[in-house]
Amino acid sequence: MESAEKRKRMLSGIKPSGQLTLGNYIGALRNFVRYQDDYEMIVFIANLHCITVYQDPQELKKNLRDAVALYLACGLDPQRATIFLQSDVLEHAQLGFIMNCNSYQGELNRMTQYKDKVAKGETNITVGLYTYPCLMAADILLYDADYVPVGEDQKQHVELTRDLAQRFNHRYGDTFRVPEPVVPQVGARIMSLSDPSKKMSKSDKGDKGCIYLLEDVRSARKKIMSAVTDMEACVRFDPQDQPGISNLLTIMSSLSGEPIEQLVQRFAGKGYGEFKSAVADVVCAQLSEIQARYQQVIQSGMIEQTLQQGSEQARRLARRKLDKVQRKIGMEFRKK
Ligand code: AQP
Repeated sequence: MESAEKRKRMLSGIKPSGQLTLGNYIGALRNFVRYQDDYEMIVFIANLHCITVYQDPQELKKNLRDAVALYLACGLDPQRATIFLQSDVLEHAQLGFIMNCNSYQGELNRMTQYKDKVAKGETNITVGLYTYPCLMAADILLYDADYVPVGEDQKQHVELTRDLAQRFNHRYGDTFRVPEPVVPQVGARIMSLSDPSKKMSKSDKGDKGCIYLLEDVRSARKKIMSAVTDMEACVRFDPQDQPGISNLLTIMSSLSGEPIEQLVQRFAGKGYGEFKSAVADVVCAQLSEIQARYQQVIQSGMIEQTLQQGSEQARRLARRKLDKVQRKIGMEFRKK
């Protein structure tokens, strides 16, 4: 990577709407850890996004703490990355409101995540959930992020962010950097083990399809061994006709680094039981490593220190940008 590239800024966050999953790890967390070598990383815990759906307060508190601990356990380094709680930087909510005022209902109606919920007949959609892409735009634009690593399902929200940034810049003069989405090549979408047509989601209640990073490894192995497959009896990468096997291949390849084609060759002529057992070995080894480091982090007192330092750094950047935005709009006339 070019040295000029090193100073580019990358921003991402994870909603602590449940215990973090293997999907979060493969699709997001472990990439953040790699990116911190090459970019100025800003990573936050999206606790405002999280409450767009009701959360039990006690569980939320635990999930928040575990999310920070898992960031650190997976290898994020507070000396190289800015790590903070979204709600500790009030500028997110304020710029979020300004973004609401620069977005149109038609744009939000087109967001696939929202449309899917409406199509499923969900009736408990909060206003916060509906306008969540505007808050996400604020999260990104506050920090002039160059890149936003996202899973395939979040790409549309970054596209909206780009539109909002360009609209604002056009209306009020150059204010925001227009960010680029970055979608990982392998592992952008890890599917549920019990229904491989659905994404592995931490808020999925019937949790047989989901592997949690802090889950007992025996339970994780059991879930992999009973993952839904097919009648083809052939380990092949074909997400259309063999979604379950293809998902397991993606998981194994993402964690071991062995290319999918090589795995397909290695398991040619072998039974699904043998293949699943090899996938379980790789997953359980990874979980054990993360869990051991999680225990160290919890005992180290690093969590509070990390959040304190991270929120101070983030607030400095966010305050400067929000002042600029408010001056541009004409909401303020004094230079602070
Ligand atoms: N299954 C997944 N495969 C690949 N990437 C995933 N991500 C989440 N699930 C998968 C990526 O993790 C980052 C943070 O996501 P998030 O937790 O903030 O939101 P989400 O995508 O809505 O995650 P969940 O688990 O599905 O949450 P709930 O159940 O609350 O809606 C993102 O980069 C995301 O793509």
